[in-house]
Amino acid sequence: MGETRTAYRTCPLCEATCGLELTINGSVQKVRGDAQDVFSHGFLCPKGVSLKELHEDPDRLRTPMRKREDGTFEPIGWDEAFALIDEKLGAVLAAGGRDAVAVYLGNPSAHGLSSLVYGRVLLKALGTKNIFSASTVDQYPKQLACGLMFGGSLTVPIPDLDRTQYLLCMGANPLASNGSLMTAPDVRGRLKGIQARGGKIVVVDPRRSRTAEAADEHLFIRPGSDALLLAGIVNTLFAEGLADPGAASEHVAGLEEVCELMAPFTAEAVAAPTGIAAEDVRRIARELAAAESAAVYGRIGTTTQTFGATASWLIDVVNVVTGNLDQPGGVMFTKAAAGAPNTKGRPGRGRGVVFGRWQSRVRGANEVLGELPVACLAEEIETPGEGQVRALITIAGNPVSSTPNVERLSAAVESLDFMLSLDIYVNETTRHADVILPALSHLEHSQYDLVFNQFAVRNVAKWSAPVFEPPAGMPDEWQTLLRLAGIAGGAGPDTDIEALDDRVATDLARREAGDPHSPLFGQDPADIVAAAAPWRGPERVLDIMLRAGPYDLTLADLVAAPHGIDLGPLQPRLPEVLRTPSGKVELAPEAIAADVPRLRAALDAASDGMVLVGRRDLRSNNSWMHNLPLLVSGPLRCTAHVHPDDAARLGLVDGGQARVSSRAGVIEIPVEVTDAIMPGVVSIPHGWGHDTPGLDMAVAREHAGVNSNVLTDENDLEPITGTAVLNGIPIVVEPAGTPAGSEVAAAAAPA
Ligand SMILES: Nc1nc2c(c(=O)[nH]1)N[C@H]1C(S)=C(S)[C@@H](COP(=O)(O)OP(=O)(O)OC[C@H]3O[C@@H](n4cnc5c(=O)[nH]c(N)nc54)[C@H](O)[C@@H]3O)O[C@H]1N2
Ligand SMILES: Nc1nc2c(c(=O)[nH]1)N[C@H]1C(S)=C(S)[C@@H](COP(=O)(O)OP(=O)(O)OC[C@H]3O[C@@H](n4cnc5c(=O)[nH]c(N)nc54)[C@H](O)[C@@H]3O)O[C@H]1N2
Ligand code: SF4
Ligand SMILES: [Mo]
Repeated sequence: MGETRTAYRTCPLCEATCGLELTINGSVQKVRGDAQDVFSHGFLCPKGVSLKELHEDPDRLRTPMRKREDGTFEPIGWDEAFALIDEKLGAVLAAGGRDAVAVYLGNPSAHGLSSLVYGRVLLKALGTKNIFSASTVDQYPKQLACGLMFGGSLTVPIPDLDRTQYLLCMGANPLASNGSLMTAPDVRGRLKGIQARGGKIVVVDPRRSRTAEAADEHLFIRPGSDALLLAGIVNTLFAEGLADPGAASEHVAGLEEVCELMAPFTAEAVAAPTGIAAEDVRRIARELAAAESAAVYGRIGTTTQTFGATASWLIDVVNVVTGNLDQPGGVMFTKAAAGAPNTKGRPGRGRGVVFGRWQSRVRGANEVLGELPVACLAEEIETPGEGQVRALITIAGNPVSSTPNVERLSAAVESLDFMLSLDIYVNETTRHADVILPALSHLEHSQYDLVFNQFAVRNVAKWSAPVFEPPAGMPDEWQTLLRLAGIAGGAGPDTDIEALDDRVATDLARREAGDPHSPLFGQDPADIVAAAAPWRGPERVLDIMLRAGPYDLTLADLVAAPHGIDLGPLQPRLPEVLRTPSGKVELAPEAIAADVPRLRAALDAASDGMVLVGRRDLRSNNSWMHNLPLLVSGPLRCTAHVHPDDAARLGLVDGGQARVSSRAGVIEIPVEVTDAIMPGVVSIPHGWGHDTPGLDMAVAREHAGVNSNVLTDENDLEPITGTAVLNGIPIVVEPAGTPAGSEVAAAAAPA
């Protein structure tokens, strides 16, 4: 045995940013929660422990791979890979122009400084408008709503979990997901804290989730109807004279408009379509108004649904009109140590957020926050004409698993002239690639959560050093991205990436030097860059960002604090945080108010037929961690939850197989009969279906499951942001083996 050492590292796997303590002796001996971490205080989940298996996974790619003629992959060297990419990508660019190359950025790319900072450099060099990401199967409705209300798409009010006396949690299951758009390690402990101080937790979900079980009250809701419930709450607050933004009043515009817009949505009117009794709607409204402090929080179930943007907006309308915006115990704005746009430029006023600056070629879908809806990707590849997508670059993404109608997308990407994936596995998506470039193991690179520190329930800053030296010759992802940027910019496969990196740092320094509100204002950009020496790459960028940030920190300060630096509880930030052109909180943004007539029509829409929703499991992480034995052991997780009444009516039995079909496709899946789901609703987790030919993930194949995105519909989008509707999909459910279109299928709709 060699020497045993202890390494501290923030877990990069989800938004909770837990501090881990790793015992190393040659290899990882043990992973524990870091008890001294200023934020997570020792908490961790099974995924954090699985970092050891992830690091050691024999299927994890460690060298570039090239597709052979016969469709299998062979390892190649880095230089060879870049030369090939230069040739193939160059040909597509030459023939089809900039828009012929599409990019898809996946979820892990939001967790890494390398991909966040240097991914942007590649996108700029490519100059394509065909940029897609997991955001349009996720949180864009929330980010756009907040962008329009507060002026910045990262200016999202976060539940002040540690001080609130009342949490209304809608369409989120943080006890499984560990929280999202709410960075909060140990949500369970923090929720217990609410109850311990006499507060109350109410969960609104079509499933009795783990979080619902831990709550004081759970209300089943018809999928897709959260905006109606929220409208009913707002209506009640106005009707009963309880609407009062309190301290935020002087900063709020549009209160009367909201009152008028919500007039049709009485508690009685919303009761039938939501499935929540009028007296409950009114009671929740009164409880929110009466609570010493309250926070309404919504996540995936409220964003990836037909009223995603409208529901996301109304969540913060309720927070505002109950006087809980920007108040301790309500919802507050995090002040991050680095890179937060709402700490840049002139405080209190700005350009705000505009969208729809360009449209997708085929469907005419609006650009949102610089991207097009990923649900449009297949048609952009399939449809000939100028601007047709002929090459695709995926960066830490698995769109052929995680976006709607994956069967169509799978066929589409197979028809591309060239596909490049930056990824660590041969999976549903990357099996289509011509070249795969791997990234370092998560234990071989540093970690700073540029994005998730901006959504944290406390102000914290943490940087972790790599636990292991990277293997010789293996570039970090930022170096790969810069080399690709060189290729995209026409400089060939041997670009001087050091020079490119200097330019990245200098550009940032120049922006800070030119911002009269930056602590670095007026300095010589060269001096700013020099002060960050000897750091290079993402660390240098981070050091400059920290120096330019609101806390007078440097990277050296973070290096000296391996358990993180606690910057204290969230503080009121109105009006300084705002970047709207008016300098006000825009309570009734036009683009979203325009959706209210559709919401009104939903009051009378008949809710017939079965619908599909998703769910997450603690031991899973979207589509890509099913190759780790620690996480896939135990009971089968990819099952369809069906209510006993539906099961009886449809002839389904617990443990039997169901055939589930939608407009987009058909799957067969084991049934779990449970009263934890409401009648008329079926729940299937996403991210499974690993028995596709060509995958190189031996463990995942043994625990394949089926892919729920065979059923989700690429034509069913939330109309404002183009975010895919992944919850509330009309489906037909019948026992497997029943001939399609049989009486059982016809009877699938509840009476
Ligand atoms: N039906 C349905 N579909 C959904 C959802 C749902 O609730 N229901 N949820 C949606 C949501 S919220 C999200 S965020 C998306 C996720 O969608 P994606 O981001 O497309 O998919 P992931 O499963 O996160 O896949 C991440 C990919 O990154 C790779 N990877 C992991 N670490 C690294 C790394 O360090 N470097 C590189 N280069 N690659 C890495 C993995 O191998 C994998 O291929 O799925 C969405 N799809
Ligand atoms: N363990 C684990 N953790 C994860 C992930 C993971 O895959 N596994 N993924 C990460 C990612 S990328 C994200 S974005 C977050 C997501 O974080 P969460 O949103 O907390 O995740 P979910 O568990 O999908 O919770 C969504 C809930 O919405 C409910 N729901 C569905 N439709 C509706 C509806 O119309 N209305 C209401 N009110 N509820 C509805 C579902 O039943 C489900 O309980 O989790 C992150 N953390
Ligand atoms: S909760 Fe998230 S950050 Fe914490 S250990 Fe689990 S996966 Fe990692
Ligand atoms: Mo997500």
